[in-house]
Amino acid sequence: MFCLKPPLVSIRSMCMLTAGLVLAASSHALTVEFEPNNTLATAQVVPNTLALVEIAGSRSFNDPSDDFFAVQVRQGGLLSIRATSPDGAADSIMGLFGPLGSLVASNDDSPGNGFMSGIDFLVDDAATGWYVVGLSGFNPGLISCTAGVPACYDSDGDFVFDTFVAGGGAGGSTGWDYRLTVSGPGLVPEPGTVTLVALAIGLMAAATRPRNADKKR
Ligand SMILES: [Ca+2]
Ligand SMILES: [Ca+2]
Ligand SMILES: [Ca+2]
Repeated sequence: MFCLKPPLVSIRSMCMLTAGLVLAASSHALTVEFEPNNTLATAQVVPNTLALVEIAGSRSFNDPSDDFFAVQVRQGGLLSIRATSPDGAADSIMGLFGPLGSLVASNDDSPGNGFMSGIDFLVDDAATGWYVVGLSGFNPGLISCTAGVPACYDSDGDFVFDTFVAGGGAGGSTGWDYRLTVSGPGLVPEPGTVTLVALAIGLMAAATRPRNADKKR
């Protein structure tokens, strides 16, 4: 990061730059869930070029299947994923799969988020690519499952998401809509960052041009 010397930056240009950054930071893309998206291999691809992606989904009684969404992570950094629901009884579970298809994180209830799930995962610079978020409903009957069941909750309440959900999520908490947000600086394409910096430099140049012109006269 570099900073221009204070005398070269007018208050007006700083305000313009700040406004531009706020607009960029507050912008996000909303994607509506499209079924079927019930397996890791058939995850719904969610286009993303912004640092915040929002998905409107449903886990309805008519379709209590698992939901998988693929998001491209282009740079390393913290990836934050949260599921919320207007239904206070909604109880989700969540898994995050890395570019190689293996489960890298999972969660049942995230702190301060009721029974809904959340994951914060630090993506290494060498591990960028397509990440898949899986969402399903909590099934209390699986907490005490044994080795005879293909997969189950482990002792600390997290969820071995990948194998259990392969056959669908029927039987878990169902009948609610949800919003899924995925955010992180690594979602933004590098050209976008370059464009933003170029825009900022352009705004500064435009704001300082009249003063330079006056000196020549
Ligand atoms: Ca669904
Ligand atoms: Ca589904
Ligand atoms: Ca939960």
